[in-house]
Amino acid sequence: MMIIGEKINGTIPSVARAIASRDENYICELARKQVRAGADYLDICAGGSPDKELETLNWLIDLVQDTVDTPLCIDSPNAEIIEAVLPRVKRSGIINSVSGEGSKGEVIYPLLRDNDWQIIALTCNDKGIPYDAGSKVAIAVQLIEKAGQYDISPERILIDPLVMALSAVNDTFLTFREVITEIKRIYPTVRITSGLSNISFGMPYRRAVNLNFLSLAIAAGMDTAIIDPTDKDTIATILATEALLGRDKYCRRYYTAYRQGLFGKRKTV
Ligand code: THG
Repeated sequence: MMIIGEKINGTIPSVARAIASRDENYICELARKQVRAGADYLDICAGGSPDKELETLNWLIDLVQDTVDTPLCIDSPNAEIIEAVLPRVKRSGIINSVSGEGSKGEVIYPLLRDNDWQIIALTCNDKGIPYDAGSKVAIAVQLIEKAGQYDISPERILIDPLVMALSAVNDTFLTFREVITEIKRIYPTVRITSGLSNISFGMPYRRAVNLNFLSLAIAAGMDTAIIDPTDKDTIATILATEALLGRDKYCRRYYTAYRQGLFGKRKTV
């Protein structure tokens, strides 16, 4: 499982405060902690008001890439902002995200020409987020085909099926699983990603829902997730699930992570 660390996100109150006071130490420490905990990419989201987003994102990007070598996942709802910040990013990473909304694709896809950036594509369009698997897959197919017109191969695309809250849509995981199966049938090399926060919206003890969703989603074929890697139970869940699925010979990665203190009692992360 490829891990995208979610913690450098201006919508988290403590991070918003660090951004407001330009607290470099706080942000650098978030970057280091997530990398130590096994993040393969670091999601960078400015949050806050749109008029400050560009300046904030530039500051965050410069700071994080001066601190760690881990590639970034540039997270903005605004395609023009992604276009504006991309030249300062040193290593190819992930653009988060494109969707079927408006003319987003026309701005985003050209940014992936002649490089090896990857892209997260959300299954929504101007009509919103569809609930049913068929409509989600149809949007994914449109996005993948459109990317192809810009020479972006399926290997570089991560589809985020935008999982709905379980409390509102009781078959949300079943739909998610159906979408994964169908997309992979059509495009075996396209990967699937998701966040964990929507699934448990409005429910008590969200952690139980999030972690069990994570495990079931990995079993269903999710390749990467946007998570908090410094959360030990999240890392333990990923490693235990992968071992159970026969993807960890002699449970070596599970044991190693335990010895490194990535989960369990030892406090080294
Ligand atoms: N898909 C895509 N991008 C995304 C999301 C997605 N980007 C944003 C979001 N969802 C993923 N990122 C976060 C970041 C922080 C939190 C949730 C999702 C969050 N953090 C709290 C904190 O750190 O204090 C609480 C963490 C907790 O409760 O464990 O809530 O779905 N493509």
